[in-house]
Amino acid sequence: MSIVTKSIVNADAEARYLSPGELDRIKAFTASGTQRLRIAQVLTDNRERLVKQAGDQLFQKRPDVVSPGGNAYGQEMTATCLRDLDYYLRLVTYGIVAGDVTPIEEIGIIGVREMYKSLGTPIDAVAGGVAALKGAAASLLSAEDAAEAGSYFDYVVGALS
Ligand SMILES: CCC1=C(C)/C(=C/C2=NC(=C\c3[nH]c(/C=C4\NC(=O)[C@H](C)[C@H]4CC)c(C)c3CCC(=O)O)/C(CCC(=O)O)=C2C)NC1=O
Repeated sequence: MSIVTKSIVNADAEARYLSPGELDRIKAFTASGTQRLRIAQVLTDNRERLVKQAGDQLFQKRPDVVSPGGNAYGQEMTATCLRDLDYYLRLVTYGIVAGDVTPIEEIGIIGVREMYKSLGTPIDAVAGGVAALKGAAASLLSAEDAAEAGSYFDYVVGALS
């Protein structure tokens, strides 16, 4: 739910007008809208190279995951691993557009620890891949936009660590 919808639902549940605090939060959300949409567009337009760059970096740092016996060993598994990085990049763009990590949490964080455990996927390496995505994204953005985007990547890295 967006901050706008959420505030309205909360206010209406108490049959009251939006509070000054709610209006302030909606104002901040609106004021940052152009920036957030600009960032989401850059990340969306460059998704393929961002995922490739982050994957290269991850496999250089963690050659074990793509070596025999590694969870991402072999063409098919490596492709699935890169797909997961693409999933997280996509979820980060959702968060940036919503101005809220809730969509990332609901789609890609809740239950993920257990899932990766059951797959034998080293979750710390997934976190490392998302951190590499953050770095790759920063190279395409202004410092201010990179900082805004960075907080969403950091949320994912923190949740997977
Ligand atoms: C949008 C929300 C969402 C997420 C997050 C998601 C993740 C996800 N990753 C999976 C598999 C996988 N994920 C990886 C990923 C990796 N292995 C490594 O060693 C690396 C560290 C890492 C890449 C960074 C691999 C290799 C598999 C396949 C494992 C297997 O089949 O044994 C699977 C099992 C089913 C499948 O293969 O598709 C799911 C559900 N699916 C979703 O719908």
